[in-house]
This record gives sequence, structure tokens and C-alpha cells, in this order.
Amino acid sequence: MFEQYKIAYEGDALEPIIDAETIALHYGKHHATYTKNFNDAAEKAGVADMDVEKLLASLDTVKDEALRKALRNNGGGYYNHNLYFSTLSPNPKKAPEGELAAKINAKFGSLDALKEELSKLAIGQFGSGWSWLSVNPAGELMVSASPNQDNPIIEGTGYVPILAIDVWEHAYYLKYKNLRPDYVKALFDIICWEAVEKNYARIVK
Ligand code: MN3
Repeated sequence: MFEQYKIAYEGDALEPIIDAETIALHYGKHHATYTKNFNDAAEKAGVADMDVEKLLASLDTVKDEALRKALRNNGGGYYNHNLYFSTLSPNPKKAPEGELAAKINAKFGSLDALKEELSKLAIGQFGSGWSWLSVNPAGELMVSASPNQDNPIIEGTGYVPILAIDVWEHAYYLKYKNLRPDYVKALFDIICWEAVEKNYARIVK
């Protein structure tokens, strides 16, 4: 049984950057539905006890095409939103420290330069999708974008995402309408780098 991440903040706590109605729909409906459909598909495929990252990395082993597609779309939706909602906070740590900060500076030059890269990928993603900061077990960072509910694990990159920017219209359209760049820019004000540091530390031993 895969459990939806429990948000640690009230529905209106991310106002004015993310409005309460968007949280109610995005977390309460979209994410909840991905979770339910993922569990249903995983049950049918006999993979409900697997580690979610191992499962998403080995979808090719699911022979039934409809089930594989359901696991990819809903498993991705489940996992990606767990990451997204767990890195947002009304009281975010505004910048990383320690090893992650050093890696960001070494690879991108500065935190601002990383944000710029992530924003470009998020804004440039055609249609629905995501942009990511990911890391591999060797501690190398990567930025990328994915369509639909794919992610770097499903894509077989060997990297695991540690920060997610959701640019599906359901993430921003109620408040920002067609202005995806405004949403992406504002989102950085509620991204908690303490959560990203924890994600990094889980992958890089
Ligand atoms: Mn979404």
C-alpha cells in the first residue's frame, strides 16, 4: 500500500503563492487520485509491496501494456507529488547549506544560477510536465525536465529527483492563469531547502 504524503501545513498556509483552492484540488483531488489509481494498478500487477523507486525504475518488467502504462502514469503522479508537496513550506529554509550547497556552487556557480536553469526548463516544458534537480549516489547533480508524470527514475537516468517543479496547469492555473513564469518564480519563495538537503542525504551515502 502506497501512502500519499501528508502535508504538514494547512490548505491556506502557502497563500498567496499557492492559493487554498489549488491545494484543495491539487493535493486533495489530483494527488489523491494518482495515489488510489497507483495502488489499484500495483495490486493488479502484484507489485504493491515493492519500493516505489525500484518499481518505477523497473516498469519494463511489467508485461501487460495497459498495467505498465497505468503504473507509469499513476505511479509517477504519486511519487512526483509526494516530492513536490514535501518540499514546499510556509516557513522554508531559503538556501541549502553544507555538502549540497557546495555541490550546487561547484556545478552551477550559485544557487541563483541553479534556480535560473530550473526555471528555464520548467517554463520551456511543452505541455504538462516537471522540471527537476536530481542527484545520483555518487553525489553528482543534474537538472532536467520530463513530460506528463515521467521523472528521471522512470527515464532510467540513474538519478533520483530531490526537488520538483510541477508545471501541469492544475498546479497554477486558478491563480496564475497562463502566466507559468510568474508561478515558477514565486514557487522558489516556498521551496524549503532543508527538505531538499534531506532528500540529497538519503541518496548520497
Ligand atoms: Mn500536479
